[in-house]
Amino acid sequence: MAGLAATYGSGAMTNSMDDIVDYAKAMLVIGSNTTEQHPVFGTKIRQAVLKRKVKLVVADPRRIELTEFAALHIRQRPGTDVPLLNGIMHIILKNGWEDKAFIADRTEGFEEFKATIEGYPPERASEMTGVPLDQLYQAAEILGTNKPMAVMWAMGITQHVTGVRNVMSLANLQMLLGNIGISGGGVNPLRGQNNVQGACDLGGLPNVYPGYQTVTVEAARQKFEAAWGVPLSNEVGMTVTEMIPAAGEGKIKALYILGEDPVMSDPDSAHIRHCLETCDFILLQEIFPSESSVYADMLLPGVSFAEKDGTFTNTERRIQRVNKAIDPPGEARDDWWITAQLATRTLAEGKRQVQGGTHAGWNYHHPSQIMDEIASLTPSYGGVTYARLERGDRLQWPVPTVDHPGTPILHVGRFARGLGRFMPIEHLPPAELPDEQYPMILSPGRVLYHWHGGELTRRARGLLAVYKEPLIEVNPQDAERLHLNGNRRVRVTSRRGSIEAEAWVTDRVPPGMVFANFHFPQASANELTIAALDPVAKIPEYKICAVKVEAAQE
Ligand SMILES: Nc1nc2c(c(=O)[nH]1)N[C@H]1C(S)=C(S)[C@@H](COP(=O)(O)OP(=O)(O)OC[C@H]3O[C@@H](n4cnc5c(=O)[nH]c(N)nc54)[C@H](O)[C@@H]3O)O[C@H]1N2
Ligand SMILES: Nc1nc2c(c(=O)[nH]1)N[C@H]1C(S)=C(S)[C@@H](COP(=O)(O)OP(=O)(O)OC[C@H]3O[C@@H](n4cnc5c(=O)[nH]c(N)nc54)[C@H](O)[C@@H]3O)O[C@H]1N2
Ligand SMILES: [Mo]
Repeated sequence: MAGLAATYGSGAMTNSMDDIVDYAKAMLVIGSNTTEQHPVFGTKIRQAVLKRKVKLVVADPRRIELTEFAALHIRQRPGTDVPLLNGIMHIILKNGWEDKAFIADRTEGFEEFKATIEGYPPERASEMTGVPLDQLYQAAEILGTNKPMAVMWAMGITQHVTGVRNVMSLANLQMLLGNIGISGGGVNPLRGQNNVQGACDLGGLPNVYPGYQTVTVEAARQKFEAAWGVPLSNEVGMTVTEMIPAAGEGKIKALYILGEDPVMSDPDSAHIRHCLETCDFILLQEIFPSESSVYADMLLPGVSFAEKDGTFTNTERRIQRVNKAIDPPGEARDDWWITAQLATRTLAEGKRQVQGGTHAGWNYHHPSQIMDEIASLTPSYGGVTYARLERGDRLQWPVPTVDHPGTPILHVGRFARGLGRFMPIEHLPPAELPDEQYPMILSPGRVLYHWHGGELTRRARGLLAVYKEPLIEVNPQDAERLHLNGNRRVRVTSRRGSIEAEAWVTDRVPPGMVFANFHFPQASANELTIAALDPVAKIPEYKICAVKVEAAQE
């Protein structure tokens, strides 16, 4: 399921949703439009504020719905999360609100980190972020004096060239306050796709085998070679954001794409179309014709979530059984079955024998056998079986053995790596900032009623009835300056492309910024976005590029 989208993830929630809503005294939601994009958790957060008087700080350039429940809404300029957090941590340290015992017992690198924080006094942080001074003090007090405090984030934090730095800053904050390994606290990336956590856990990343066992570690490679009976490479592979450009340069000759619609979801669509056109052979495994399927040389029909058995691992590391509810139409087959067939036939073609090992090649008859293999090779899933899931065990990994109850909170008493490491993080600007020619910022994202490229949701009449065409959020001040009165259609242009759509004039966005989605092919934000990548995670800087906004021609 959108397996390659694993690239867009970042770690795992340390705590559970119920634990956070039941025990946190304060929460920081930063770069997550929780009520629209994670509505179940969003609703629970709202209830925690209403019923338990949890103090909620929302840090988001947009006035999202959750801000109505917040004790404080911080509207930093996009791309300034590091100076924001450094400024807040500066105030926390000046007031002595840090957890000295936790820092001494459980962390390292504090002095160097502190020296960096010295460089972000509130006045400077305020200037860099556009956040008023008193709000920085207010935020520091709420976060620094209410314990436990939980941090939640999503793509507003990660989809930047500084995505990894932003996440590290949040880890710094939680170590500084001793909010790790305790109930109601933690660092909690809200994972996006239903099974992106599972895809990462099971090696849908270029550098690890299942269970985050590193491909460059000799012992890990030998273990999987022995189990699978085939030689394996010890080189780190490419991320999806590197593969498609490589196909455009002729370095990759063939692509096997499962449940991904790169034309809609990857940055700079014109470039993506060129890359797909250039690629010699594209095999696409889909459940619907998509914007990308016209570039496919061969289509294989997979099956949707409702038509298959299996498991999804959700955002809180919970492994959940998925039961087939209806029969798939026509020639559609289970995605795992198609992959197994391709693998078996490719291996036979190459005259390479799958020579036993501990597992019988690709000869699965049911996904429970795949889970048994996962358990035998993946320590964190070691105790997961279909029998346990079916009798209702609520399993959150690590589940090392069949009698282990699972792990609702990570890092209790000790970090996986021993001591937690403070990282000194400086601010770096986005790849493309506004200038005279392209004076505004485009910040793309999602709306409640649609899902990514919209292949699923644009087929649902009920959803189209509420949200039928793309809307571009424009601040009233900008609308006036652009003479949008009477003409509500706008044209938004970047160095890479141009889209035209209906404007929604609203102060949800600050002046100087427009928000567009990528749910509709007739006006997808990705025609405009820039393919600048975070150097470590290789996630694109979807959340910021420079654009020009005009009233569309009548
Ligand atoms: N209805 C619906 N739900 C979904 C999805 C969907 O397509 N539709 N997709 C799923 C997936 S795969 C994912 S990854 C998640 C994504 O979930 P979210 O990340 O919550 O959604 P986004 O709309 O991408 O962006 C989140 C917020 O980041 C803010 N933001 C923009 N720039 C910045 C910045 O520089 N700093 C900060 N702090 N915030 C910024 C935006 O204003 C926006 O409110 O949603 C999941 N849930
Ligand atoms: N501008 C901008 N672009 C973004 C983002 C952003 O915030 N801004 N967010 C990024 C993020 S976080 C993500 S996760 C990606 C998502 O991008 P994609 O993964 O490309 O989008 P989806 O629509 O979730 O899934 C793609 C296809 O999977 C098919 N599909 C659904 N279920 C199944 C199944 O069970 N089997 C098979 N074989 N196919 C199936 C659907 O028909 C759909 O066409 O978009 C990224 N792109
Ligand atoms: Mo995502």
